[in-house]
This record gives sequence, structure tokens and C-alpha cells, in this order.
Amino acid sequence: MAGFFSRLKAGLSRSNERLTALFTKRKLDNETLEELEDELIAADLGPAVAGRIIAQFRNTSFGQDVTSEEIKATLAKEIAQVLEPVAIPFTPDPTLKPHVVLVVGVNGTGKTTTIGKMAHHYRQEGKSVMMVAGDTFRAAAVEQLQIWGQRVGAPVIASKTGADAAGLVYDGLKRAAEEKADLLLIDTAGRLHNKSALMEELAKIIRVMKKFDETAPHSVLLVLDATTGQNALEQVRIFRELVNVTGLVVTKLDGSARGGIVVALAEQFKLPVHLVGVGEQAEDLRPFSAEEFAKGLVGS
Ligand SMILES: Nc1nc2c(ncn2[C@@H]2O[C@H](COP(=O)(O)OP(=O)(O)OP(=O)(O)O)[C@@H](O)[C@H]2O)c(=O)[nH]1
Ligand SMILES: [Mg+2]
Repeated sequence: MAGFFSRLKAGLSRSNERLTALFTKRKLDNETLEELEDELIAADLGPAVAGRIIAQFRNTSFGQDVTSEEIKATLAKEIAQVLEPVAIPFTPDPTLKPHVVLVVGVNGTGKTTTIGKMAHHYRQEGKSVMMVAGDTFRAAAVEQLQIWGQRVGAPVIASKTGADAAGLVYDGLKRAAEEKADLLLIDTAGRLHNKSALMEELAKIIRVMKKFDETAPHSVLLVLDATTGQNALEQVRIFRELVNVTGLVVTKLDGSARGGIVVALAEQFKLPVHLVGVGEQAEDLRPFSAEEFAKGLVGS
């Protein structure tokens, strides 16, 4: 756990270097508050949250001398309040055999890696996990998932590049049900020719899935790359038009100067943030903790 927080902090500290520079003991006057507001917006927190935080400072400490520690403590508290309601762990339903998880997101956000890490985690817990290499679009995608499968001891249902993803998903569901697997993780293509091709592909996968089990998918996780900053907001909007997103996974928080985007996401969409990615290794996926994240973000 220590490793995780230090990694997250190292990543997030890049977000707060500028904040720290602003606060080497200053009077909270209009000018300082405006600067702070600008910095919060530049840190991707979004204007709504930034405005609320500034109003809070104005109400409680206007005109007073404040130390950077005091500022950070208040900031962390306010940010944690925004994050708390969305910090919801991902919990597979043990009565489902399998709990079907569809993983979506634009290309390169970390879908396949997140699936591999999730498979690792639940295998460690002794659960049976299966994966479907539903990204039949990209050449190396199948192999990438198979490597994860071998590493963590979880079968991968796959076929050739260019094969029908929906048919493959159907096979995967059938096999996972026969084997009474606990968890079925389904990878999807991030990039198709265009948005309508992606929409069709996802809709078809879900339609075919429901022929086998009308309650599936039980979770639809949207994977977002924190380093893309404000783009993540647009990705949530687009994917919610395509599928019923049940929760978010935010990756690359180890190297990101854009951790603040998680605050804007929480504020705008109120979708559960189940997991965060803090590296490329199997262990580098953790439940999202509002307080730790807020503290890491402001460097307190
Ligand atoms: N530093 C860091 N790298 C990550 C993290 N998650 C994924 N990556 C890396 O990001 C790159 C893309 O990850 P993938 O899992 O292949 O992404 P994807 O969404 O499956 O991409 P497509 O299949 O092309 O749509 C890989 O090099 C991963 O190792 C993370 O949390 N931190
Ligand atoms: Mg992939």
C-alpha cells in the first residue's frame, strides 16, 4: 500500500507544484483568491469545484494570513468531499456465475492492461476468471491479452484478428457459464473506423450477449487516461451515448500532472470511480480512496 501511495503522490505532486509555489504564506485577499482559482482550474478541477472552494475560503478566512499548510488542508477537505460519493469499490456479485464485465474506452487508455490487472487481483483472491479478447480489430491485441492470461492463470477466449467480436463474446459467455467462472472480463476495440462503427460494434456485442443472458453485462467499465486531462470529460459523454457506463477506471495516475481531472469527473458525472491505475505492472491497480487522493493531489 505504501508503494501505491508514494507512486500516486509522485504523480499527483506534479499537479500541485504550482499550487505550492503560490502559497508560501500569504494574505487571502482578492488577488490571491483569484490566482488560486486560476490554478485550480488549470489543475483540471473544473470551474464549478474551483468556484466552490474559493467561496469557502472567502467565507472563512478572507483577509487573514494563512500558511500553505492551512490552505492545503482546506483544499484537501473540499476535494475529498467531492470525491467521497464516487469512491465506490468494484465488487463482483458472487451469485453471478459469471459476473460479466464489459470494458470500453478509446484506444490506448489502458483497457487491456486494466483487464490483466483485474484478472491478477481476482485470481489472487482465489476466484476463477476468464477473459475475452474482444478487440479483434488491432493485430497485437489478442496476443497482449493472452500474455496477461498466461501470467495470471486465466483462460483467454480469442480468435483471429478481424473475426466477429460479438460472436466471440457469445462463445466466451457460454464457456464461462459452463465452467461457472466468477468473473468474465471482456476487452473491446478502442479504435474503429469512426464513431458509428464503434457504436454499432458495442451495440452488437451487447445485443448478442443478451441472447445468452439478458442481465449481462453486469458492469460496463469505462477506462480513462488521466494524462488526457479535459478530453476525459468528452470521452465520458460520448461513451454514455453508446453504452450504459456503470463505473470508471482512471489510469496513468502515476505519471500524470492531470490528477485533478478525477475531481471534475466526479463533479460532472457522479459515476463511481472504482479503480485507479498507477503503473504498468499487475499490482498497479488500486481501489480509489477519496481522502488519500485529495491529500495526494494537494500535497498534504
Ligand atoms: N504508467 C502507466 N501506464 C499504463 C497504465 N495503464 C496502462 N498503461 C500503459 O498504457 C499503454 C496502453 O495500454 P493498453 O492496455 O494497451 O490500452 P488499451 O486501451 O487496451 O489500448 P487499445 O487496445 O489500443 O485500445 C500500455 O503501454 C500500458 O502499459 C497505468 O496506470 N500507468
Ligand atoms: Mg487493448
